[in-house]
Amino acid sequence: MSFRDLYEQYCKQGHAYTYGTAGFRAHNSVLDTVMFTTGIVAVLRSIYLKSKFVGVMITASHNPPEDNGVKVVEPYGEMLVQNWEPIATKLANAASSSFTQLESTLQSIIAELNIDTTQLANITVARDSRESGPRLLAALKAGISVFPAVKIIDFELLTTPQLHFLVYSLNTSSQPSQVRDSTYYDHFVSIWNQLTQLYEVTELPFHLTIDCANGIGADKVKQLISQAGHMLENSLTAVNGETKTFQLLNESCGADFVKTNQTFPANCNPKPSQLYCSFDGDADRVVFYYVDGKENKFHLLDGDKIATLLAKLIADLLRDCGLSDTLKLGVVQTAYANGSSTKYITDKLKIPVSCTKTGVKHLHHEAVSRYDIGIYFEANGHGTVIFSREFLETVDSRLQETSGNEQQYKSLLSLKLLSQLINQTVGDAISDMLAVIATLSIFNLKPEDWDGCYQDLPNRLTKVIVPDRSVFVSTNAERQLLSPEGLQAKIDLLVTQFPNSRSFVRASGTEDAVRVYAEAETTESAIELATKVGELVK
Ligand code: 16G
Ligand code: ZN
Repeated sequence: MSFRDLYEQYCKQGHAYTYGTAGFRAHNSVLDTVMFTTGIVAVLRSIYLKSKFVGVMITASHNPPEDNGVKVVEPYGEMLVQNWEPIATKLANAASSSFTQLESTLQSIIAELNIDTTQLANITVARDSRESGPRLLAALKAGISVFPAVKIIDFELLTTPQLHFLVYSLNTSSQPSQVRDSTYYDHFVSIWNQLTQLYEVTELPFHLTIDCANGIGADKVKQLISQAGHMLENSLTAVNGETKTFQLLNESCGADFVKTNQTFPANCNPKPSQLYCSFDGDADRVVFYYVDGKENKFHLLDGDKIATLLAKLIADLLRDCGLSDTLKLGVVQTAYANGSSTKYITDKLKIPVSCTKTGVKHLHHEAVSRYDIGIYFEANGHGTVIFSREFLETVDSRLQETSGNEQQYKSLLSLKLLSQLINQTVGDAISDMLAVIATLSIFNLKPEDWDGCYQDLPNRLTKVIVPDRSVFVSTNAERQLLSPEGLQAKIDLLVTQFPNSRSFVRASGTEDAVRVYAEAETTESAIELATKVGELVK
């Protein structure tokens, strides 16, 4: 089919698109056009990068079942580079205007970037379990097919982090043709087995129930568990795995539901001393929780608690093998991180903390550029640990030197295995879950022991609908407002009225709303402060 015929079949006019924090995301009915143009962007990107494999993921993560979205994955598993986001936006809006507009915009991009469109493009695609996925995938493939020399690997159903991992594997493997979805399971199961054998872990100190949000993570985690064998089969149970009943996706379950409502998801029967976790719809984030035996109360173990747990293990291991002063360990958080977690990491663990804007790409960048081992987690459970090349080289060379000293050797090997158990490309619910349960097993911690390392300050997050969120411009990693003028001073004044409190306001990057966060000594104060700041914003 000609370019024009494909355009006419797949594109519609009239919708305005923006490539945001998590790619394009909207109700599925308006997405065909942007799928078509994202196919084009992926091809251009691959050719621009000398035919490297570029990934495209169709997902809307924790959003409702009728939404969908699309994002581009770079060859080494990162998110699309920031300076290509406007290109993606421009092409989508051109297509949304007319065919002539699309054609001329495309020509000018090709000329500007000096791209030879006859060269080979390698594209890897996958989607989550949404009903609109296959239709949108067809639109994406149509966009890709505009070019003469394209090779598409369609992995069909995957979690977002699986696609990131496989794109990385395709570009780094000596035999890319051997890379398939089993590459993911083989890798993580093998590392899990090596790490647990090193510590002679034969059973977990708790039973773990995994709420899969009725999303794609369900099928994938079940596959991993069955491949990993007895220990995980006996200790892990996956619930909310109804991926075929589309309207159940993220419905009263999943990481976002649990974090926002601070309660158990549907189909979960909480028992004291057992551990629970929830994935989101595309399994790139995870939060844990449990119910205590005394008050029967729900306790959330969020991204901050995951970061501190992993930070403690890594700091201990670095100390045990004498590398604390050689390799720089740091934790990256956002303004949403609970104040108590920041205090615990800085004062107790003596590890530096940096704060960045919300959104994985900002945290990732900070982790990579500041630290040899950069632990980054958003409070909502999005995150990973990045180990630098310097780390790998140092650990590898020390492993060769210290074979005589058993304790040092074990710590070094543990660090190396951890760096492989944690998905290096992007936050991954399945891999983060394995890292957490391995750490809890190594320390022999029950959920309440993990929770006890520090006590969260009571907090409140609310959403305020405003006429124009673009007037809310913030600075200092979103902790202060520059505009509207005078508002920050009013917030500061309110904060002084509540002991040990903190509050900030930021425009959402994914919704047409403004978010208000408040933290204080008591729940009542946190609610009151959030309400008062919310009133200032309206
Ligand atoms: C996106 C981000 C997530 C962030 C959220 C904030 C990625 C892959 N996802 O979902 O990390 O927490 O936006 O949403 O970067 P907000 O701007 O609406 O508060
Ligand atoms: Zn997600």
